[in-house]
Amino acid sequence: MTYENDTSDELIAAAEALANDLQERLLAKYDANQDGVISAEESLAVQQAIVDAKTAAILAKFDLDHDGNVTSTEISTVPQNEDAFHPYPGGGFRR
Ligand SMILES: [Ca+2]
Ligand SMILES: [Ca+2]
Repeated sequence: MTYENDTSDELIAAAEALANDLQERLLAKYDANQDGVISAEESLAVQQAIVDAKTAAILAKFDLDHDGNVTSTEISTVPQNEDAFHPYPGGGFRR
């Protein structure tokens, strides 16, 4: 498969637009002091949001009695698949 230069440029432009959009959304949500940079401290909130989303997805699937804990019994009761550990196809997270 070959790509004309124009098509390649368009793909790169589209990828950059996506990256810029993602960066703007991350900054809008996690740049708490609005200095245009997500600091190490602010990035902890990003990581916490990812962990929270994955934890919520796991609890939603496996915590059958909704007590906030997942027991081996609950795990063995729920049909196994990988979805709970990858709440968003392709990785990443959404707000
Ligand atoms: Ca900041
Ligand atoms: Ca439980």
